Amino acid sequence: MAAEIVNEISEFLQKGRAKNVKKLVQQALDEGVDAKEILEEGLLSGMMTIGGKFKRNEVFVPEVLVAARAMNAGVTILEPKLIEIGNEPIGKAVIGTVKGDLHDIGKNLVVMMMKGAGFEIVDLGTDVPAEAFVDKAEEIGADVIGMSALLTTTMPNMKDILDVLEERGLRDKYIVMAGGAPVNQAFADQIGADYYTEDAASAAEVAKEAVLKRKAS
Ligand code: B1M
Repeated sequence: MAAEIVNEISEFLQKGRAKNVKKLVQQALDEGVDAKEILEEGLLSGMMTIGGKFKRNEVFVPEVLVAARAMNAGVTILEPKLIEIGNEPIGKAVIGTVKGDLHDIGKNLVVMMMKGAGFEIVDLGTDVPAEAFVDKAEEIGADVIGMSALLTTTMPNMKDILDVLEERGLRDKYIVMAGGAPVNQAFADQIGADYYTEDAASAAEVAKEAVLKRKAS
């Protein structure tokens, strides 16, 4: 019974049907289904499925955006219950588009996928100075700093974030991830980032693995 309704939630989420997701999440709660099960097996699992399809080019940006909207609708209903039972996020991340760069569509997808993977995210927006990444990461006790850039002229600004971390003696405290169309593995290695990922779904997967590995060690 519980499995049936959470599967339905996952299916509706993948179709971007926010109203149905909202209604079913409420119904599942009323029927006594565990809030964590609704989150993990319904909402997050649906979002990860969409992430996989997006990676394989089976769905595109609009489908991901409506699925994310449906996920947010479900999370809103679930949130009071999750706070009540003290559901811990998998980790915390600050993400932004680097200084001088106003492109945010890809960065927003990374934010959505990482939320879908169970992260608590602070989205710093676009044109973010290096110090702001580090200040916010320190303020919220982040595990991950995610940097996005879409211009060949702004991607070098990612290095400034790593420099600020070094200057403040904080480099080893954070998992630093880089991405965006002009960025590649060689560039990420050159500036000393921990991970480069090509797309938003991989960013969420890699961040989750890296945080779990770090917490286990
Ligand atoms: Co701009 N723009 N743009 N633009 N724009 C590009 C990037 C460009 C390639 C177009 C072109 O000339 N062919 C070119 C860059 C050339 C270069 O640097 N080599 C360019 C230019 C030149 C400019 C301006 C300078 C134009 C001008 O004013 N003369 C200007 C710069 C403004 C600024 O930033 N200071 C500019 C402005 C704009 C708009 C404002 C009009 C608009 C942005 C709107 C917005 O973002 N809200 C815009 C757009 C839309 C584009 C294109 C058309 C699309 C970018 C996009 O959203 N792609 C783009 C051309 C193109 O790519 N075809 C272009 C879809 C998105 C899902 O992909 O962001 O790559 P992407 O994200 C991917 C991955 O890269 C990855 O995950 C996502 C998918 O899963 N990813 C990460 C992204 N961040 C990640 C972080 C991670 C991991 C993965 O870890 C933390």
